[in-house]
Amino acid sequence: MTLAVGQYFTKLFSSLWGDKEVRILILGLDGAGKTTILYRLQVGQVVSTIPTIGFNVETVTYKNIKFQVWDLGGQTSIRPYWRCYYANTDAVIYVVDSCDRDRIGTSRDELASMLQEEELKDSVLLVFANKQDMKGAMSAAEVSEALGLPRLKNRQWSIYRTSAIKGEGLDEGLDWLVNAIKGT
Ligand SMILES: Nc1nc2c(ncn2[C@@H]2O[C@H](COP(=O)(O)OP(=O)(O)O)[C@@H](O)[C@H]2O)c(=O)[nH]1
Ligand SMILES: [Mg+2]
Repeated sequence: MTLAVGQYFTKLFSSLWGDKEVRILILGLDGAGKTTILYRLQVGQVVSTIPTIGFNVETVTYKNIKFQVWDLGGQTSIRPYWRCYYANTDAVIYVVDSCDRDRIGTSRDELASMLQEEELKDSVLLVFANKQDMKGAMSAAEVSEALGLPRLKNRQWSIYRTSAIKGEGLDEGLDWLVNAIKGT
């Protein structure tokens, strides 16, 4: 019998358990699939909070690991509030809708400005080229190029093709992430 997705993640993340809190941000434009991924992890109860107008944060805490999710893009006025969540971030999971060619440029800009944050300078970057189950989806190589990943400096990063709906590719990506976090 194969492990259920949630059990697999529990096993995967167990190597990160210790005294230290591990913080992982899941970010990307709205509609990319972030919330779907968070629920896919099945590691605990998702708590949704709205610390300020129009800025919804979803959090799952499992043992010492904390996942936080919010949508990038839209109002720039709320951007300063994000900083409260950046501190001590070990990893960023950046989710892209691989079918959304119209907004890939916006996604690239949002990623670039986020990575400029001082407090994210040591965090590793895992990109999910999501919605690969859909026809016409950009390949991981296309998404990588469109986001400018090959030109990133001083950043440990990797990209994986995923289908959050089908639960495909997530375990491979998170496998990489857990090892990358352990190496930092
Ligand atoms: N076909 C397909 N749809 C997806 C996938 N991931 C998410 N979706 C759908 O895309 C929409 C937005 O997903 P959601 O997780 O709410 O995106 P968020 O705004 O980034 O949190 C929902 O209707 C999801 O069911 C995927 O891998 N494939
Ligand atoms: Mg969401």
